[in-house]
Amino acid sequence: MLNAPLSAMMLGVSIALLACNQEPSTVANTAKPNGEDAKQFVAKAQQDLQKLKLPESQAAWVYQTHINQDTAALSAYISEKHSSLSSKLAKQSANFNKVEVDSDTRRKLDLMRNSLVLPAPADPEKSARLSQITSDLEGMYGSGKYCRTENDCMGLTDMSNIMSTSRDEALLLEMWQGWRNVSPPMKALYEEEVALANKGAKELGFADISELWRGSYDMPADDFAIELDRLWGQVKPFYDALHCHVRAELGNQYGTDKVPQDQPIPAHLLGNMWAQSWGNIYDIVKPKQALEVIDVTQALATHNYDEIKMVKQAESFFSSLGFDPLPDTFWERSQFIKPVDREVVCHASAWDLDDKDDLRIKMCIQKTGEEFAVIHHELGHNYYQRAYKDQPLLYRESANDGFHEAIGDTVALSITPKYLKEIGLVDNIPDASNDIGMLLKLALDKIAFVPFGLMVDQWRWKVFSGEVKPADYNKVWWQLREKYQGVMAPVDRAPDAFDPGAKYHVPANTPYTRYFIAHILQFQFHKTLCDISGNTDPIHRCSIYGSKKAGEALNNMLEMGKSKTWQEALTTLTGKGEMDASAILDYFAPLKKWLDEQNQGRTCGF
Ligand code: X8Z
Ligand code: ZN
Repeated sequence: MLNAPLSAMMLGVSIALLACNQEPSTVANTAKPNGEDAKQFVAKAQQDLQKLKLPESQAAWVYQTHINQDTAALSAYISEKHSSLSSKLAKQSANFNKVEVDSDTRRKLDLMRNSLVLPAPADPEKSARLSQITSDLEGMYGSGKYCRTENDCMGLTDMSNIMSTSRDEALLLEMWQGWRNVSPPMKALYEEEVALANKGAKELGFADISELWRGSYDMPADDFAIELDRLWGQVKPFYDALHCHVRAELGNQYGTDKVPQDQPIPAHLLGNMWAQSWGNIYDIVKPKQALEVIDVTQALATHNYDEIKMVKQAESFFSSLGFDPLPDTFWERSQFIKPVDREVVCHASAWDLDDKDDLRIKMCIQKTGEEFAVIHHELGHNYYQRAYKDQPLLYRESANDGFHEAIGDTVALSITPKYLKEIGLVDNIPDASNDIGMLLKLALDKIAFVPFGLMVDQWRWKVFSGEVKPADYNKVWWQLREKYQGVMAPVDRAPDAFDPGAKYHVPANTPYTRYFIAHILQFQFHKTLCDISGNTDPIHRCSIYGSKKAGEALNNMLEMGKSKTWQEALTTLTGKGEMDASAILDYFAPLKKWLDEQNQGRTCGF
């Protein structure tokens, strides 16, 4: 649940509103509905959805922060109410397909039909089953453990820490394999979940959930998929250069028997449980010359930053842009630290429970530079939620889901040496001769992520459409990992392996293309905001910290919510309505030159 309102909206709500198959009176009483009926239908639908939103979010919050049998059942119960109401309203919205309505009502009717994630089938039993599976899968992931012996079990947080810091190949492999033991039991449930949600999607007139997911971007579903390919095509040459350098250096570190130079990189050596971002292996791949690159983890420790201080610091960045401070309840109700006495979903998320000001984050914060960036990411969600809270319910969302994911990351791009000095976390700003190191470290996170951001849903779309059958789930997952990322499983996978289930967003049903888009957009946003702030430094040294002008421009887009197409929202901020990877490429341009030099004489490709 990357941000709660999204899943709350999409996955379910309501109790005592409409009896199940009751048509809204406006439709039932009018033989031929007109534009006024459509408006009334939309208004009533928003009211009804609104009533369920808060209880659903509360149940989901309690479940994810106290995982047990009862909280799972309660969360599934209320989520089913929301889900079946959302699906029913989506079906009813079709009654107005041929009715002439104003553009605002048309957009809301379209959103009602297009923004479901897992539409509930009309059959109440099937709908209840879908909600139960959804909730169970989230719990299985959240409470997942790897036990070395009966009494020595580890959760994902500890295992991830080892993946980031250990250079012991055997230990990395053990963690990598160990975590993947959580997911084989998910496979049958996942299969059932897909079948049920596909039924719901068909009832709404979609071929399957893939069409539904791809179709929520203000353009035809197939055109959107082509748009993604275009963006990936822009980034791929850079990725290939980075991959080539990283594979060569990993070969030096672990031996070319472990890292064959003509094959994909084994997935356990990249500093991350899913090999999705590689910043943690900077020390292995860094330039040979001594460079001064700030280690934020170290700086946080030196200055005794605890978890709360990290969040306060992130809040103060947003305040410097002109955003109001977070409410007291944020500090009282958020989960910052992993509780020791119960199971929780540690995967970071940001919540707006009441669309008023009950903002929260849920994290198990680690005191690292990586997590400092994640805190900014989560707060980006919260400030977006707050900015659009006065929109009508159906517009209380980001322009598209990638926008939601991009805001906090955009702000985090401004955590530059200059900024760190300004807030007293470091004493010196390394001069420009050190920039290659800084750029490489960031590219290991940002460029390396791009193909992962793309492949997760390439897999899911095939699963949803039935192109990939359950027997091939894992095989195709690894085919796509190899094709897009050039990363391979370090050991043969067992026949019951279900490795996609070991990545949070699969059991949690959070669409993933949003992160791909966000990685492109955040550099477009950063460039524009830097220009607005009057920056004259190279773009990778720009920090918008303290720029009220940049904050105002950003807020103007945020407060639009989903009231306009994402193309219009993008134009509002950047003056251009197209996603364009040239901003990320320009940002890292000096590094590309350096990588190409390093790769001279190496065999690249996978
Ligand atoms: O899930 C997240 C956020 C919450 S929306 C922490 N991210 C993706 C991931 O962890 O896989 C951020 C980057 C990609
Ligand atoms: Zn997020």
